[in-house]
Amino acid sequence: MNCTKCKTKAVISLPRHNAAFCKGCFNGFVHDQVARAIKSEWMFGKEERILVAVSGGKDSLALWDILLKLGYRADALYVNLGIGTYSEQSHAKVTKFAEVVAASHGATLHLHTVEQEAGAGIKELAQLIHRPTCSTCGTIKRYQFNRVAIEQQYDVMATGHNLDDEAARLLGNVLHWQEEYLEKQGPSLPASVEGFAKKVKPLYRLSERELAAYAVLNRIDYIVEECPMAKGSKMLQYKEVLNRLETESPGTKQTFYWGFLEKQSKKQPTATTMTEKDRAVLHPCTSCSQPTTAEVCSYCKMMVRAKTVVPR
Ligand code: Q46
Ligand code: ZN
Repeated sequence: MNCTKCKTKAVISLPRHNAAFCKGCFNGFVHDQVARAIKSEWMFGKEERILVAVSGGKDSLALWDILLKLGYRADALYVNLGIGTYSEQSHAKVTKFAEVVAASHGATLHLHTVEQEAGAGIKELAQLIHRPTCSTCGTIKRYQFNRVAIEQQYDVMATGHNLDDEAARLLGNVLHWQEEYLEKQGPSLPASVEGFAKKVKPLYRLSERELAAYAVLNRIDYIVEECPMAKGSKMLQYKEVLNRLETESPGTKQTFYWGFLEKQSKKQPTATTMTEKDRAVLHPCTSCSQPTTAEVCSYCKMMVRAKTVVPR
């Protein structure tokens, strides 16, 4: 198998693109897909400051790597959830990447440790406040990424969601006809109200397999294990189904998700846009000032509860 572009020995074949690439041309392909995503969705420019949400996994570290190599001003934030060896190992991978790769580009790593603020790791905290672990985790991560982005004056927050993630999420939203979520499934969400950072997903044109190959070929040391809390999740089930379809018909995920985005872009704007809807219902939390629909935001409520129930 030879590289479609330069005809030397290929290291990866991409059935959905009917192509195969050597290492150099594959890196060029990956960088080009990200550059196209950034440009077509008006994500950010070279002067803007980007905060990448990193977990220690292949996608987020590859995203940080790609943005730095493309010449963007990208720092990162890692949230240590306090999930035993999973968190210890992922924290170590992120720190190593920050010290070896990111530092050579002058990039900074910010850290937030759940245990330090809440007095317990995410699993224990969720049990004590009687909430599912992943929803507690989601609230904390969303809050902390937004907080750091706003406090440190980043222009935009970038996450490592890839094509597989977005196709699986779309399948879930369609299966349950969650129209409100469908509206927010684009790869570029504006900062609808003051206090909310703009959010983008520059990897939406690349699959999980392509990103794993990019990480391995570029010697990015990432944590291979998924978070143990993800076991049996609906998202993993949707991904499995889509993987089976993809094997039978390469390009299924791309057709499904990109097709959705194309339809969204052609939709006539409705009477009230997403931004207008947000502006109508969101106002600053009386405790921390982050936008919320209630008087006190769910993060602050959670922390008040944590302080009363977590033994210190
Ligand atoms: S939500 Fe749940 Fe994930 Fe948090 S606890 Fe792990 S699986 S990391 S995206
Ligand atoms: Zn608050």
